[in-house]
Amino acid sequence: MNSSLNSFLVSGAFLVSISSIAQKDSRPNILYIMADDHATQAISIYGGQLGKILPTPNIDRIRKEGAVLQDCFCTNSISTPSRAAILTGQYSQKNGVYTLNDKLDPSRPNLAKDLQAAGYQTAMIGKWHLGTEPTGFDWYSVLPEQGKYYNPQFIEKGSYVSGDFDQTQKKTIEGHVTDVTTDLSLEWLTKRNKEKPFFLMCHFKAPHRSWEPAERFKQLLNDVVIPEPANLLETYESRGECIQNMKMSLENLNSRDLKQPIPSDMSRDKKRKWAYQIYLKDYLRCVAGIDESVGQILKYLDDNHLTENTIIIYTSDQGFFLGEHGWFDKRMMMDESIRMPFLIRYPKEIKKQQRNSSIVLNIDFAPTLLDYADVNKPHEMQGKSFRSLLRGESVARWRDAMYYRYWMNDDGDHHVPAHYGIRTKEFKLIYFYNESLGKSGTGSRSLSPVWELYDLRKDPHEMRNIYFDVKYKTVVSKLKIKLKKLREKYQDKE
Ligand code: SGN
Ligand code: CA
Repeated sequence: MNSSLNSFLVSGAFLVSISSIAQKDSRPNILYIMADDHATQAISIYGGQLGKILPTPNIDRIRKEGAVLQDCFCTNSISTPSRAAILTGQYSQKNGVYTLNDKLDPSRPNLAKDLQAAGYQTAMIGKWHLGTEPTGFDWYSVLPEQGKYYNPQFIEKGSYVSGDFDQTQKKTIEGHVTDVTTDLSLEWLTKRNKEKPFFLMCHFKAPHRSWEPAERFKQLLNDVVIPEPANLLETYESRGECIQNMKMSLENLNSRDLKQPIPSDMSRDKKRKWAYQIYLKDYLRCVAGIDESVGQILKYLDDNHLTENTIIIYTSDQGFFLGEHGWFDKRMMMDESIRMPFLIRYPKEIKKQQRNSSIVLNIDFAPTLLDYADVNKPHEMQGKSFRSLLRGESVARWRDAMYYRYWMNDDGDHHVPAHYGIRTKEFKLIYFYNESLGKSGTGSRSLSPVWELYDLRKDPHEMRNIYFDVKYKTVVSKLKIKLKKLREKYQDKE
């Protein structure tokens, strides 16, 4: 060894250089992008007919270079409860957020707090919708309540002192909410402390009702006839009274939703078809804005050499009916409503162009992200990490069924009945118990309970309730036993 190298090795310079390498945290950054009400039917990689009308190349890129989950479901298909389940890794009955009117207790443990404690720099930008101050975030800039589409207001970290969080001092930012959310996210990424790995939740408001696109997308699809789902004109006669009484069919959309007066002289079917075209075009125009923004965010990562060591996720707080069964909105346990898009890119572990069909739930997101960050799953989380599934490994005893529950019995607008049920790969058994159970924001309507069973292999669009078909008697008994076990497992006693 020459003497100058020898003296370098024993000098402090060498020690400093070793320790600065060791200090550099190589754990992956996490960029969690979530839209509001973006259904898989409107993402081209999921293969539906709408994806051909409005391709989503930027969102699809995440899967082109990563994986897509085919059967990712939310446990309660409505915003506030789904967001609470994502952050806490728990069902509504465990985290206390059952309905749109409940607020997340800020003192509860959550994913952001766990990542922050583990050395991540954390931020939350966009739609929050949990009613109390976001906790666990070094920075937040969030929409009050649902937020506005044009010139939205934001509540920034530091401005909240006490009282009703959503009423706190707000800052108005000009522009369309999708663009503003993107700009705020890129600004935070630029200014962040680059020594630490980051966890950014970028939550878009679009394409939520009332589907208001940015000016530059307003003429998009003008000359296109949007293909209709086969069951657009469903009549519900074979369904229970509680479903017949719902107000979620497209003919119930109002002039604010459709941005024009509603003709009074149209038959039900004609009105539904007419409303469908207007509704879908505005919805897809909002999706075009999201896809463009995802492209901008991915470009930022590319340009800043962050793409390889960042886990990128694209999802939505729940699914949405895009005219299937004649409906808009979500809430119901039908697949269009409970299925969440989930695309993930992390080339260090996830091979390109994967499609995984295991049943994954929103309560699994927090345990999975903690797993990637090398943090042990906190005991209170009910979900499971699906990191191994994404690596392509087969996981022994992965769930073969999911438990779902929607607690809002008749919200006074959509009139969807409270229900719970079980979904396996083959069947779905639903119990519309139709009671409010004193939950906040639910009505006092009381209709007869109804059971429904669907054979998803023969009837993927859930059109034929076969609960009373004797051929399925054994299936029903077995599913009821399984449902009871899941209710026990997830501590649902009500
Ligand atoms: C608003 C919408 C509803 C929607 C809820 C919940 N009405 O109240 O149609 O179901 O939000 O949506 S609107 O006319 O005010 O837009 S969620 O995604 O936040 O759960
Ligand atoms: Ca939503």
